Amino acid sequence: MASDTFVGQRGERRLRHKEFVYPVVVGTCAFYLGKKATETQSHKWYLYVRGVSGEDIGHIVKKVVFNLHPTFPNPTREVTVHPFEIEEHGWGEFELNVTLHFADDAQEQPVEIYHKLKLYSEVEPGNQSTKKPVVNEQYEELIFSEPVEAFYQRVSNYAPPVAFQSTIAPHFRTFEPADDLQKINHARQRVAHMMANVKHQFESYA
Ligand code: SLL
Repeated sequence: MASDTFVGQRGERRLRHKEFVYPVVVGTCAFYLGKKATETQSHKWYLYVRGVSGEDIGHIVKKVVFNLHPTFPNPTREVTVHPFEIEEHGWGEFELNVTLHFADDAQEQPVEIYHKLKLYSEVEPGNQSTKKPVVNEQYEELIFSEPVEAFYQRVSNYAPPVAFQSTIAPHFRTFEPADDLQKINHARQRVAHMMANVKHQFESYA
């Protein structure tokens, strides 16, 4: 049965009662510099947004803006291609703001996600290793509620080509829905809430 559609505010055709969900992972991966550590550069770290399997998410996300702590030069960093990742050196932990901008045909507002850069392991705080990084990842689900029909048709059955892997891919966590069900449900609600404003905007046109 063909889905019911309606026309949104900008004349775009949307799928009524449909939801398109795309999971992503936001993470940091920090290596202690050991003998090379200085007062202002004790760690080399990476910050990224990735597909759950490390796949290229460029068909959904056109740009990621990473907002770093103001102690960094040019703290606003934009990445428009896979891997959506930056590499930095620093000395302190802080809260990062990550903004995801979606492909134009999705016609959705950007979404902001907060993430903590961790340099020190909570389990073994004194045990710093130059080989084993401290990895902090969070699972998020991007929920496109009543998506634009053309966007949905383009992405719903699209399998991203196997992209070259990030150099830190061996340190990525795996996310098993059964193990992380609680976290996943929490992420679903949070991101769904952020994206819901667009849906409400269009409800009056239903
Ligand atoms: C803290 N509230 O006091 C945090 C701030 C800021 C970390 C951490 C800058 C590196 C550079 C840097 O690592 N800032 O200057 O290039 O722990």
